[in-house]
Amino acid sequence: MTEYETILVERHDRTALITLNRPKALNALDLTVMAEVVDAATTLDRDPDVGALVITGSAKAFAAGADIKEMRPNGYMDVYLSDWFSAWDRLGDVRKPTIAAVSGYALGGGCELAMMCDILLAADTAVFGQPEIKLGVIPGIGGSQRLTRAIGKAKAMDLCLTGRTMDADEAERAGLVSRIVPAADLLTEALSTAATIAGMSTPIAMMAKESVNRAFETTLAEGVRFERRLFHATFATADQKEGMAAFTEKRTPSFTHR
Ligand code: CO8
Repeated sequence: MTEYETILVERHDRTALITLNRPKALNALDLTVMAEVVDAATTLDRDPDVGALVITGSAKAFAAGADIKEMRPNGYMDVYLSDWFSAWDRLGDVRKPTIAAVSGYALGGGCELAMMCDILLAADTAVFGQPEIKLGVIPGIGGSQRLTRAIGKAKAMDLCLTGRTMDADEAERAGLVSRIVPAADLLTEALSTAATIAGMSTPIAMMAKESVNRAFETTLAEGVRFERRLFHATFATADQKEGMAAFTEKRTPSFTHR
């Protein structure tokens, strides 16, 4: 496996764990972190033996945002011509299910990275926010869009305009977070959730993910039609045959991910 400078990558059976590892900068997302996370995630996404990915940080910080010190000297032409941060979009193109396991700060780009994942598990210590306005910028990795879709205009405006943070309880009440777990159990819970998903048929999990994500891009009627077509397509898989046979025969299914 590739050696990275700012992240750690581990495999656990059919799951993979990407750990952001810039502790001195609270996992601030510089261009190296972006390139490495995107490279690791897209490589794991292509690996037929991987069924789900977990992205996590440290106990103190999932990620305290884009790297302010790296951004600071840039001018408009630098960020425009290099299309600064656009490579993060490739994380959104990952087809296998992704889980963000968030402990501590998930601010700015850190909150945006967590929201790019399919399931967001929060430790009870998690702190979310889009404080870019305090730096004289606005979210640049989808925060104003994904946060608004996740928690609605009222709270998204509140967070983006005041820069205030919200704790795990508020984030769960608002619908940003799938589940809150005690900080000490976060990684175990995230890996166990990933293992549960990876134990399902991977192509079917990919279809489920694609179908849920379609809800953000289309009308209800088109979304339901899209879902129905994918539902029909599941009947072309060996895993649909196995799943229904196993139910009928009262045994655990053994999916072949085909
Ligand atoms: N960038 C760079 N370095 C950082 C960052 C960051 N985002 N966050 C923390 N650090 C560094 C600190 O500078 C410090 O380094 P040093 O020891 O060398 O001074 C070290 O990490 C530890 O941080 P603190 O001493 O500040 O730790 P505290 O526990 O006192 O505070 C906080 C923790 C509250 C998280 C605080 O560090 C903080 O407020 N960080 C910044 C949070 C923030 O504003 N994030 C948003 C950044 S902007 C963004 O993410 C999206 C921009 C999109 C732009 C799009 C352009 C195209």
